Amino acid sequence: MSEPRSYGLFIDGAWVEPAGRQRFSTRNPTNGDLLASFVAGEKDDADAAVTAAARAFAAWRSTPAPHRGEILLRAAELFRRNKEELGVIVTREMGKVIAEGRGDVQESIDFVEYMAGEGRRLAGETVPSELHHKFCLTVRQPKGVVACITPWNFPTAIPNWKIAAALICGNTVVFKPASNTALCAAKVVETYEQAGLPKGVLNFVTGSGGVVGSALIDDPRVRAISFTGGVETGREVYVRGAKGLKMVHLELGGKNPQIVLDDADLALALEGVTFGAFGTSGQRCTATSRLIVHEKVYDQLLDRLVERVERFKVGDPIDPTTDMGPVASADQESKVLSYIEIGKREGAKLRTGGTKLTGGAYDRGYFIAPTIFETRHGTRISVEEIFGPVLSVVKVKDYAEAVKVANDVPYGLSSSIYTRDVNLAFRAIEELEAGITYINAPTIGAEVQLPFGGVKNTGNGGREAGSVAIEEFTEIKTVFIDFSARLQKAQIDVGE
Ligand code: TXE
Repeated sequence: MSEPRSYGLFIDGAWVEPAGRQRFSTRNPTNGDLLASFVAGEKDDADAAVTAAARAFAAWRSTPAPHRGEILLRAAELFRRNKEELGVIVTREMGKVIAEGRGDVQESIDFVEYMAGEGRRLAGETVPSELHHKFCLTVRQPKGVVACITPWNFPTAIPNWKIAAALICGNTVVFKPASNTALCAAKVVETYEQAGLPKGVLNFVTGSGGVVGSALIDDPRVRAISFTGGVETGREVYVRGAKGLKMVHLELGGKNPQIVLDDADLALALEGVTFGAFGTSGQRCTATSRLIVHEKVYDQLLDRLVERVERFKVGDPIDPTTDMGPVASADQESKVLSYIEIGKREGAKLRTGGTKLTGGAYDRGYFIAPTIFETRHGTRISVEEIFGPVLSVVKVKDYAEAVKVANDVPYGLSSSIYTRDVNLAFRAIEELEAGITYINAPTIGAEVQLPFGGVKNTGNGGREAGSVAIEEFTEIKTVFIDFSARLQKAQIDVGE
């Protein structure tokens, strides 16, 4: 990797260095290497970014949507061309294994391309009028300036989910990324810059959530906030945004279950939970954090899983033979280790892992052994989001108990069931309280052309991705065109 780069803020089409700001750096969670340095933005910087975005809005909203799509398509081409370089940066800065680092960028490519096409759809409705010679339709209009506040776990994909959808709808954007993956975020911004986005349409302010994020949420010129992160932060963002009567879109946590029934293909279920629980070191919002297993196959599946996970190669994620890299930061490491202690204290049976990995190269990074606990439903580790390589396994006696346990948590993002019984599979689709249900596949594996989001504390009802992604970023205008040349009264001129 070349010399660590020093980034400014990207405001009104230029990289700027406001005077007197502190700086912070990002480091590789595998070995502590310095990657890049960034401005710790302040309220004035958020103000300047919103001013630029507000100024750019009129021209951008009146740019025909297919033309906006062409710029997005160029961005997608650039992401594709630079996929390898960006994938390596994702792995270096966030710690996911290189195949997943590339996957993060591929998801960006897929989504930006998909949204580029939306430039030729952005469909409204035409509906009949109750009156003669009257034509009724809806059109979609942009909201204005939107703030995109993103986490670190999908450091190119999540920003793109928000930015590309906001831009195609004609909004202008201020983007505030998670601080520990600010280099990935800066690369996303550079890509849009190179794609030819007009100045002010996308602005980038790094800095703390409490300072920059709050300033964006409080600014009356910001009409919508798109946030992905933790539940407590999300709640604060929601309440703050509500004061300004803003549309706040939230994607928050999960405690995603994989159910395995006694008729399941156990080899498949084993592969599923291995990937679902320990992919991205368990730091996906859709990660499998609970395995709920029918008592008849419980011992068999668990023994095989433990044996499989104990063969895991945990190490440098840039090495393609590595199964699992570090967790993303010191904060993540201490949070996950504290949950492991909670699990031990509440009497869960530790089947494997349960420690920080130390010695040799491990001492330079945040490595935690993949951890499996046997526990009963209701313990803290079985209901709270841990967001790390820790799996809680719960035994159940039948399908009904499995679904009851699966649903008895405050979250509802993803869910999965392994069974060959078609009736139970369809019942699970009906009965699992989650925004996403997989049948005979792990809880992870979103595709950009399908909606993504959850129920209960996972969010506040919206969905990202898929064709519904544009709901978050558009206002609907209802239009009545009366060509009768006389005054017609709805609800009054009844039956004429
Ligand atoms: O999230 P935060 P973090 C969960 C996961 C993880 C925990 C904390 O459990 O351990 O959240 O992760 C900005 N006003 N998820 O610290 O704090 C912040 O700067 C406005 C689950 O990364 O929620 C960052 O840009 N913004 C999740 C973003 O919010 C604020 C994915 C997210 O930060 C702010 C990631 C404020 N007051 C974490 N405070 C998932 N399920 O996808 C912070 N921010």
